[in-house]
Amino acid sequence: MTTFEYRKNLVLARYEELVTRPNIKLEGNGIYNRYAHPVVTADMVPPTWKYDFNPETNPWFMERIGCNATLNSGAIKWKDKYLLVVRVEGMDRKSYFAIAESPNGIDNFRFRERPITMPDTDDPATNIYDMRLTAHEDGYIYGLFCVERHDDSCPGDLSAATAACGIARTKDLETWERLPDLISKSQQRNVVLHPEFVNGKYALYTRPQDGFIDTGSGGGIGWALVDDITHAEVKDEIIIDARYYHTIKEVKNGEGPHPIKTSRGWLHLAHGVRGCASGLRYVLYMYMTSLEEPWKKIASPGGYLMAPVGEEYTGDVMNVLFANGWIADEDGKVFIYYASSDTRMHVATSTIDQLVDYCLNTPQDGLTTSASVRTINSLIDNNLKLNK
Ligand code: M1P
Repeated sequence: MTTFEYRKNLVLARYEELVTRPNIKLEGNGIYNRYAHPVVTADMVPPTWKYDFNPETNPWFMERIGCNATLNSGAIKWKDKYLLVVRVEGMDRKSYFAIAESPNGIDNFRFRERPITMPDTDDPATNIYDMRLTAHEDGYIYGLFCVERHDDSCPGDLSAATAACGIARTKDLETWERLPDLISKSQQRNVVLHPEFVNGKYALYTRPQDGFIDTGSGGGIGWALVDDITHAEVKDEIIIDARYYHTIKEVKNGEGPHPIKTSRGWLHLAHGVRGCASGLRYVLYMYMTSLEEPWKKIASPGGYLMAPVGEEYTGDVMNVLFANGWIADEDGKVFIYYASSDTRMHVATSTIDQLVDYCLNTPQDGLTTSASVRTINSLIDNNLKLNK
């Protein structure tokens, strides 16, 4: 057997084993369950995207185009399948989108034949990433994502960049129509389209930021109404979920996927960021807003819903959980898709009832040590009464 044949067989066998590996549910905390294996990793990118299969031009069966990571994925249920629009990052640091689909949402994710070819605008971006998918009541599926360009106002600084929100839409998840980028006075990342019209307008969750990394005066997750999605512009923006000193969202926060509608209100998943000696720590948290007025917060459970555990701590950007996709099934089951350390995709499952209970009955952050201890003592008091 030639080296080419031997290596080709090995690579294909390893790939097949990975994409068909059954996942195992782990017992959780009563709120959600994690799973034993990541659902999408860089090793699950199809070998045809990485290898030249011609023995004449690739006798060593050498990898030609490497993949660095599969992370921050939008999610949607489509024709009975669970679809992730994965942010795939090449070894050249460029991200692109590619759809991986699974029959059950927890394993057997397989990429489609090719990545998505996203049309450019007249001002092509250097990098695009972190798509939020919204099946809007106007009949389109929208993908909102970050578009990054060099900040040409700082010609000598190769790290100076700007972040804006790119907008594309599709009806078949195959071909995408690119719309103009969102116009906004500030830079924007983590912008999400609400699935319903509000007062006859498109509604956006925004994340105003002064710089590419620093949110600066941007106070948290914002809300803006837009008249025309084909020329979207943020005119008036209010902050609906503010950052706060000495909390999990002291430095930054950002909306995750679009909120899920429940009979008790809109369920939101977001990420919060705080600084510590080892750098930034990204965790996932939840809040709820009013059904009639989705910009008004009605529940804010204290602390985080999920933080990195085990292998989730390590990767390209350590100590990060990030989620921009979840799927709610008709039976109330919820699949939370989250990336760990900007490296791989995982799933956690819960239900709408559990997440609503979590939001409505988890004590709020009292913002001081004394308040936290009072809250714990009140729980202990109630529990002691039960045992009498
Ligand atoms: O590296 C962690 C995350 O950092 C950014 O998120 P935010 O804008 O909230 O800081 C994004 O680049 C995101 O892709 C990344 O996962």
